[in-house]
Amino acid sequence: MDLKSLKQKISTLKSESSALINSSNDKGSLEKTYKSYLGKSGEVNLLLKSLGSLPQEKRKEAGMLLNQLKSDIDNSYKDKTSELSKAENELRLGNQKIDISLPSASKADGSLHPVTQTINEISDFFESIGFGIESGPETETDYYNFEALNVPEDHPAKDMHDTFYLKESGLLRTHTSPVQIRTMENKNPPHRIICPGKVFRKDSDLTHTPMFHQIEGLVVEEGASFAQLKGLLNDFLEDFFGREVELRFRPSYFPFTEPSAEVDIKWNKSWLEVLGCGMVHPNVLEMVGVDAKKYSGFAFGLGVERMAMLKYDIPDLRLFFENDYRFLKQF
Ligand code: 2NM
Repeated sequence: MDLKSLKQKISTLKSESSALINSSNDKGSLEKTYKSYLGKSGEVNLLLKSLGSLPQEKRKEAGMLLNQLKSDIDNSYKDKTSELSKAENELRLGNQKIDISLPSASKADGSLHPVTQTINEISDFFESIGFGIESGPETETDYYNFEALNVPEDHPAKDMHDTFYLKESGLLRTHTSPVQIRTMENKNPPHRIICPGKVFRKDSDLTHTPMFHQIEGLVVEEGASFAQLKGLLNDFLEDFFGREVELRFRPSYFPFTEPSAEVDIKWNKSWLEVLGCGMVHPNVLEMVGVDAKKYSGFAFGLGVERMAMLKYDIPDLRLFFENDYRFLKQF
């Protein structure tokens, strides 16, 4: 081969490859065409191998021309590749219709724990009829938890088996009544308050947990009567259960009320205890400095978990404390 025919061959390869490359309409055939020129046994390599047959002084020029051809083919290959990629992309975007007006995938919302919701529902009712909401410490002294409530020194509730006593001194409150004692000490009557909060008792079985939530209510005013207490509890329970209720006030005993009663609600033809209540014992009023001749008071207490179980038909007390999302998300 001489230089002249080599130049001719290069020129032919250049226009031929350029035409073939540009007419490729997919990456597969483009690749094939490319390899037929620049692959290991492609046309350009064959020519490079034939350089040896040229006279020494022509080889340099021939080499440069072949390298130029190589880079020309490379360039058209790269241009075509990016052209095909762009077309592919546009096709994909064209097919992909995004409706930006559709609502996004919804995330699972958190919700308030059913005990919190029940406390809120009960608080809403009492707030709507003018009660204040008070809270206080969960650790208490013997005085606020027992003595000020007229609980005698030898009362069984004070036993180590029923009350959590703290190492140094004090105890975990067994009811929220200490909050009411503190309120009566710090403010002047009349009082209309409820006190929601955690209480602690050494009790643990299917229907008792060592911590549960209680709401206690207190009214102290001139002329406060048991009849008012009955009316109030009737209104509250009808609001809470969202229907008419039938109640039964059963005589009972608490050290801090006299008379005392337990309140049963008619539930599927039988009676179910829901509350304890009574007229605040004059000893309790006197101990906080309320004139028991001028004022009388009534009080009541309920267990929040128990009320929530009735209202929402929850079969097992333990569900409140396990925090299983499948349970919680239903509220
Ligand atoms: C109950 C039942 C009856 C009660 C009494 C008082 C206070 F502080 F005024 F003396 N607070 N709560 C009371 C009365 C609580 O729970 C079953």
